[in-house]
Amino acid sequence: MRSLILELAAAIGLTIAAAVSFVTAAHAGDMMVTGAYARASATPAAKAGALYFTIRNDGDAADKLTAVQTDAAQMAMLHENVEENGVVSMRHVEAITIAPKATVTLAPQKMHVMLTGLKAPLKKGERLAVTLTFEKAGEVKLEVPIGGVAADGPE
Ligand SMILES: [Cu+2]
Repeated sequence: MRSLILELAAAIGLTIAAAVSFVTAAHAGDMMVTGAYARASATPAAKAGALYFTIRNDGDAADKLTAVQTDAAQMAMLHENVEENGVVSMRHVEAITIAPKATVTLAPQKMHVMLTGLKAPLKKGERLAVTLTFEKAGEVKLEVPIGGVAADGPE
């Protein structure tokens, strides 16, 4: 009996894990987006946040992520961190190119989607509806989970 309960618990756990990863992965055409997450705001007054995810291009042609949109913020821009003379700063990039069969990862201290003018602080456990627009593949709609203030991936 005890082992049956453990087996059931394991099965349910796997189902939940599969459901969560399904929500954070989405694709359009040859562009597959996985592992999307945001970090919770550190203070209630926070007006900026960031989104991270991985883009894989399964196609034979390069594509570009050109725009990101979410109702949670006034603006969502593509940023990259650049280090110059030991000082790290963020720079706006017009688009992120994903070469054929390549994977590009947006992560803390690297490229990211910068959210500015947050309408409410990002709260752990909530989700953000986000639309990514690719030049060729079109729109990818994501439900981005918000992790802890120092999250390094979807939790
Ligand atoms: Cu930034």
